[in-house]
Formats: sequence, structure tokens, C-alpha cells
Amino acid sequence: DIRTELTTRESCRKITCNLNRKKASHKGIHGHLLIIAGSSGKTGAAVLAAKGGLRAGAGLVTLCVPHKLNSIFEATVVEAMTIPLPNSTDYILHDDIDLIIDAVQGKKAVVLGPGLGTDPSTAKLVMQLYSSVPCPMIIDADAFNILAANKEEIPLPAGPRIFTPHPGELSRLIGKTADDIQNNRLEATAEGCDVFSGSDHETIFMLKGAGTLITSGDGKTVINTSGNPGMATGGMGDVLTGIIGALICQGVSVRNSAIAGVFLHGCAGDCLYEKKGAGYTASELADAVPVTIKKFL
Ligand code: NPW
Ligand code: AMP
Ligand code: MG
Repeated sequence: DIRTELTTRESCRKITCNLNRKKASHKGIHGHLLIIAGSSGKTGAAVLAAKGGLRAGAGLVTLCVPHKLNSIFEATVVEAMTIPLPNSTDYILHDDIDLIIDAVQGKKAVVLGPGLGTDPSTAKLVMQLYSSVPCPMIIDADAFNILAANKEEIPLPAGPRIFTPHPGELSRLIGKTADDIQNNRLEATAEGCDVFSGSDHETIFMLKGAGTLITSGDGKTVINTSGNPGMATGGMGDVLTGIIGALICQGVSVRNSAIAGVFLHGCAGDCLYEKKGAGYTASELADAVPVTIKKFL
């Protein structure tokens, strides 16, 4: 029994009314987002998640990154802080778990996965963070791939979790081809969500792509109405993780952050599509988020 509803500007405006800043607000009020992402060759994924977070209004953004790659982050997203992980060279290793767990303290949300890679040590780290981080966590890309590859041993989560696979990633979890998934997106989303059911914490599961589906496992599924094929280009999903994280940071509920984050991400893409047609980049989409919030929401 799957009930569906569509995202609308009105419903998302209600969700994001919390984003109106008080005259005397300060960065501490708008939440601190932690991003655990990136590896050699895929630093861009972490940069784009950070840009999404900053442009969607997180008060502070911190990136946990391999020490060798730190200068790249310091130079490309100057507004974000970084924690250079001393034992991690080209990708993030489990050897740095203690520093990362310390870094989670005081954060309102954590993004885990964009560009992480799937080295066995990184996989061990992801499994441990999944079961020990109490704040809401957005699980994307390689973090999702790691859970999918260890499907039989997924531990109970320690807090709310939002899963953000595209059809290729979901196919790794449920063993159907991406084509089969695309032919029955609603059922595949429910099947993916089922894998993570049974915990005491909120689970939000989405299937990205034209008409992204978002479910909370109770049969209620939201279908997104914004977005366009110009978004079918590298890095768009990485930006989305930061946007969702930033909404949680600003006090929007976990479920509503997923729904409004997806809608806002699509609206930013639609603004660019109207102005330039396809060919805009994920960085440009992140940059278009503030004016999209102002104009649309
Ligand atoms: P195809 O192409 O049709 O045969 P992967 P990824 C299939 C990072 N990035 N949408 C597709 O099938 C990410 O964060 C870093 C998408 C193919 O087999 C990840 O960590 C960037 N895919 C990592 O790279 C910018 C669909 O899925 C597979 C699909 C890999 O992520 C780019 C592709 O998925 C990127 O974000 C659909 N609708 N339907 C950076 N600048 O650092 C079928 N597929 O192998 O998980 O690759 O998404 O690029
Ligand atoms: P990823 O594949 O992880 O980079 O994510 C791509 C992002 O762009 C997701 O949020 C998708 O929903 C969005 N996207 C990709 N293609 C389309 C499309 N044809 N229409 C609408 N949104 C799209
Ligand atoms: Mg992606």
C-alpha cells in the first residue's frame, strides 16, 4: 500500500519558513555541518557537498579530509574549516576513527560518503560511524555502496539516517538492474527502504533521478516535481547532500529536510536551465541556491 503526494512550492515554503533569519542571528544558531567525504581524484565531491551546505545556509561547515589533500580543500572552499586526518593519505582510513568521532561532537548533521572510495579500511570506518553517530546522517554515494556491499551485516543505526542513492547505487543494494528499478521506481524505493527498517530511529530513503521519490517507510512517498535533465551531470548529487544537511542544521525536521532539500535543489537547477539551458555545473547550482530560496520559497 503506497500513497503518493507531489512536492509543491507551497508545501516547501511552509517547511522552509524556518530559514528566515532573525535580525540578530549568528552563525552558532544556524548549525554546524560535518562532511566526511572525498579521496584522491574525488576531492570535488567533498567540495561540492560543502558548497551545498554553505549556500543552503548552514552556520558552519567542517570537512574531515585526508591530510595529503587538505590544501586542496583549504584553497577551494575557503569558508569551510577542515580537519586534516593524520593517518589518511589518499582516502579516509579507519585509523582516524577517534578524531572523526571527536569531530561529530556538537554537529547538527553529518554527510557521509561523496567521493569516499570503498577501500576495506574506509568500509570499516563507515560501518562504525553508521552505528555510533547519534545525530542525523545523510548517507550517499560510496557510504551507501559500502552498506550495500555488506547488506547482511548492517548494524543498527545510532540516530536518524537519510539514504540518497541514484538507480545505479540502489541496484547494488537490492540486486535489480538499474533498468528494472527505473521501470518500477516506487516499488524499488520501498524495497530499498525495507533493508533499513526495524530501527528505533527515523529512516528516510530516496531514489534520485527525474521525479525523485522520498519515503519514510510507512507507505507514504513524496514525488518531487522540480528539476530537469540539465542536472544529469557529475557532482549534482554531492551538492544535494550538503543542502539537506544545511536544512537539518537550521532546525528543519529530518523528513522535511529531505523533501524540501530535494525540491530546492531541483528549483535551483530549473532557474539555471531557464537562463542557460543544459550545461550549467554542480558548482553553479550550489551558487544558485540562495536566490532560489529568496525567489521561490
Ligand atoms: P550506466 O552509466 O548507464 O551504465 P556510480 P557515480 C548506473 C563521486 N563523484 N543515475 C550507471 O549505469 C561520487 O560521490 C565525484 C546515475 C553506472 O553503472 C561517488 O563517490 C565527483 N547512475 C563516486 O564519484 C563528481 C545510473 O550507475 C552507475 C543511473 C561514483 O559516483 C562525480 C554510476 O554510478 C561523482 O559525484 C541513473 N539514473 N541509472 C568529483 N568531482 O569528485 C543507472 N546508473 O558507479 O556509483 O558512479 O555516481 O559517478
Ligand atoms: P548523482 O547521480 O548522485 O550525482 O545525483 C544526480 C542529481 O541530479 C539527483 O539529485 C537527481 O535527482 C538529479 N537529476 C539527474 N538527472 C535528472 C533529471 N533528468 N531530471 C531531474 N533531476 C535529475
Ligand atoms: Mg552521487
